Amino acid sequence: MSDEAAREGTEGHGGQQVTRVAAAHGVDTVFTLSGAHVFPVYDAAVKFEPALRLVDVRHEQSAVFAAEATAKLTRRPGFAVATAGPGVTNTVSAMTTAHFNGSPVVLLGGRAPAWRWGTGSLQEMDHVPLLAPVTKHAATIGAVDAITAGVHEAFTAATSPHRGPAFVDVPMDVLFSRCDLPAVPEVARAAAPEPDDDQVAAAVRALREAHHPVLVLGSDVWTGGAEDAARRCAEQLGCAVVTNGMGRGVVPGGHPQLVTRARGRAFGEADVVVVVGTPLDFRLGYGQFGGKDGATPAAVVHVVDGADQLATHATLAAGVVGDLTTVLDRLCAEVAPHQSHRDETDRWVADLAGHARAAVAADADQLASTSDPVHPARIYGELNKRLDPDAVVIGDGGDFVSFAGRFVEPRRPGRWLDPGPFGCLGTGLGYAVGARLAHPDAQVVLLFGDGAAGFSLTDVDTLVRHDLPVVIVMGNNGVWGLEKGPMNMLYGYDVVADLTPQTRYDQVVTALGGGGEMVTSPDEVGPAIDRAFASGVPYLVNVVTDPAAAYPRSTTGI
Ligand SMILES: Cc1ncc(C[n+]2csc(CCOP(=O)(O)OP(=O)(O)O)c2C)c(N)n1
Ligand SMILES: [Mg+2]
Repeated sequence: MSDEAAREGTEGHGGQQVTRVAAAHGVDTVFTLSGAHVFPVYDAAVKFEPALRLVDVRHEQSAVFAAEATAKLTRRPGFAVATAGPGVTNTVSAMTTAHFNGSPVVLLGGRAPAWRWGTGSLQEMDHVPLLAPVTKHAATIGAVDAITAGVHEAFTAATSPHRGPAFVDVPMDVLFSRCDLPAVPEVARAAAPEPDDDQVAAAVRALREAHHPVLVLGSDVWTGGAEDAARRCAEQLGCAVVTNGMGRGVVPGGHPQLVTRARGRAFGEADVVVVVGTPLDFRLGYGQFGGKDGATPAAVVHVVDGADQLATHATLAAGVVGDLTTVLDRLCAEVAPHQSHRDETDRWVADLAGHARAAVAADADQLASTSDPVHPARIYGELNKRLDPDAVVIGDGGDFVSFAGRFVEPRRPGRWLDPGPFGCLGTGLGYAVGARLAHPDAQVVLLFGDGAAGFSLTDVDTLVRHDLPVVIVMGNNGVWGLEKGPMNMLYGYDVVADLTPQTRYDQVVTALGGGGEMVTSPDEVGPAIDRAFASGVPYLVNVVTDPAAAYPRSTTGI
């Protein structure tokens, strides 16, 4: 914090209080789109020492998605500022995404002036009831000398386990007012609760007796900094591992215990499944594993970092709420020396690993596919050869991104950005902006459906203006593929699922100041991706893909 900011008793406006508190919480970038209601925050950001970077986007949802990507990748809170009324309402899908993902994002909204409230000034609406259901904290700050405490409360709520978004708005007259700047409260990160001994003991009992244990590692393992403990625990217990969300890469691609590619078999044969840091939602069969053909279903242990995250719809052998590192370390220490069936576990995991390896090997033909129009798998065959271990990979689309989930296995944790269980299309450019800023020297690759692109492509302009090169690879099948296939299956026909074939989205990027090209032949995909990486600008490789190459889906999300 600068000397100026640290000094107490200095007189200043509301915006200065906002930036002082945000900076104290580790914020160095403000994502926003201009509006007079929030001008004081801009004035404070540029005059702060060191200045907070203002990244101005073309749609407020991109500002919040960029803040969320910052939070997901850096594990520091992301910060967005939106003007009153439509500025705030435009953020609702992105805030909800952060809510589903447990991402620490703070949104500060402008608000019509308090002194005119009720008389119909521009954009006068009460945002709080709209944001409250999808935030951990939503409040209006009513007095200028309460801004420091109010913003601090929002950041504290967002960053305390279980993390999530927080919202405050400040009436324009309050934000523009001046007062003696209150001292910035000390920032102390709240810890998750101490795990309950009985629940830990129940989990330990289940794991000690397990023949076929599976450990599922989800986003909060990364967000909560438990990735080392998770890998340690997995390796010492020798269990099968499946990862999802930001947990992908905690046990990296190629690791002999990572059996994501044989997950159906692993879950079907498991007798104990320990799910850490992710909900028991549709991605995990709602927490029901095994039990086929009259077999006993697997015992399920749910380990979470907040009591409200514990599944209530599934029968749990144990539900442990606590700091994930603490819990994983305890499980490891208390189970590893007492595994009754370790030899059988080792044999089973080796067998699963064989199946996972076979599934990967069976991909080879598809990844090298020479079919014309291009099969989406070929794109991943080419991309995989070119991805660095620390590349940040973002997926925004339907089938095209499902293929990525199968074919691209992260080699490091914290580098894979999918929209999470809210499944909101439109994260793409916002996530790309946040990712490029979070990792200036890593490859940043956005995998884009042509349908998904419509939600945020204009924010290529943001990448261009802020000199943020990103490689965008589009699977352009000319359809809303993930919807077209299912509608056909259910009705024998489809409507509202077609887009214009071969639209030149690459020319949109070029027009906005980036680069791009359209690719129609499989042999051209690799060289085009090389040109994109070499270009040093936002560059869209517009690959025309086969609309008939639907992702072979086994779960519907319903
Ligand atoms: C905001 C939002 N609107 C609609 C949907 C429903 N939806 C899910 S996937 C999908 C199709 C995506 O099409 P595209 O990005 O072209 O990818 P493709 O499936 O064709 O590979 C749609 C419309 C959604 N998930 N989010
Ligand atoms: Mg499509």
